[in-house]
Amino acid sequence: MALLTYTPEIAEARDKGHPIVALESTIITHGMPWPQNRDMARQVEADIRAAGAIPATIAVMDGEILIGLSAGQLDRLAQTQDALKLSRADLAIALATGRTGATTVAATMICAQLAGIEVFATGGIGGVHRGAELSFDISADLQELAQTRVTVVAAGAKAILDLPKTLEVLETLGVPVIAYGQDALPAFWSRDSGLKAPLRMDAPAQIAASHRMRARLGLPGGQLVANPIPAADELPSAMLSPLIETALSEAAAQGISAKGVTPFLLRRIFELTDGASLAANIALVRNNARLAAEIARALA
Ligand code: PSU
Repeated sequence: MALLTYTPEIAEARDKGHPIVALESTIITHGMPWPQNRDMARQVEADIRAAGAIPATIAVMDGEILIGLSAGQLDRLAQTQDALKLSRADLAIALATGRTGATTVAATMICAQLAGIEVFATGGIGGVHRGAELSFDISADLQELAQTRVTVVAAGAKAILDLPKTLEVLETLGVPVIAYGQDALPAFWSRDSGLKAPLRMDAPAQIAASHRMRARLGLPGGQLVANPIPAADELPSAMLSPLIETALSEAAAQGISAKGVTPFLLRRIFELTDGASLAANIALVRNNARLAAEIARALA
């Protein structure tokens, strides 16, 4: 059996060299509640089409890597309560045992590279969790960016993380962190983390050119493009910070660890903001999808 299963649309786009943007699925199963998760996934695919590229939502269903989901598959995945959250460590095991799972940034990058897709849009990558000096909780997304050649467009790293430490690790790993159109590193729900991004670029064609240049240099690994949430959609960090602290202390009190931390925090912040964090999350993913489509077009 083939390792990857493409929708007819994506198979054709690959044959013709049309621009394709990969999308992940953990944001669907673990990042947002039903049915907004399904609606978001459809909307983001429509945004990519409107921007002149073909969307490829990636997931593992019944032991197959799907590059692109049908409407029925997306509906089913979005309602699967016990979908695995797959990363580099468990992707092969999910396939070998016929499981269904959503791909994180790390696993989506691996699948996108296998499919020859060079650009990928998400909300926010995983990073170094606060308190990592004790817990050692560092997302596998960072290592993946260091070794898999896919340009990832995100709204920075999630503000629930320790952003200075996340930048330090990315620097150590040699991952270019490129703020798009501003000097500051964005912080997911807010445009400005208060930290300066290591790099800045203002044009999708430049980002595409540096992606190509990394390949010519023989450098493994991808680029992280940190695209700020549109100003109209951002949540002020002064409002958000105390709510993040509340969610973090609840997670600690309940002993939430490993893969459970990020979904728990996103769900609690959704509740504590009366849904405002979800609206912002959807807005930033759509914004990232549009930029990723422009980069993919510049690469095609
Ligand atoms: N972006 C979002 N929501 C999410 C994610 C990204 O807007 O839920 C997911 C991605 O799949 C990312 C994961 O890989 O969160 C990070 O999980 P962890 O911190 O456990 O590595």
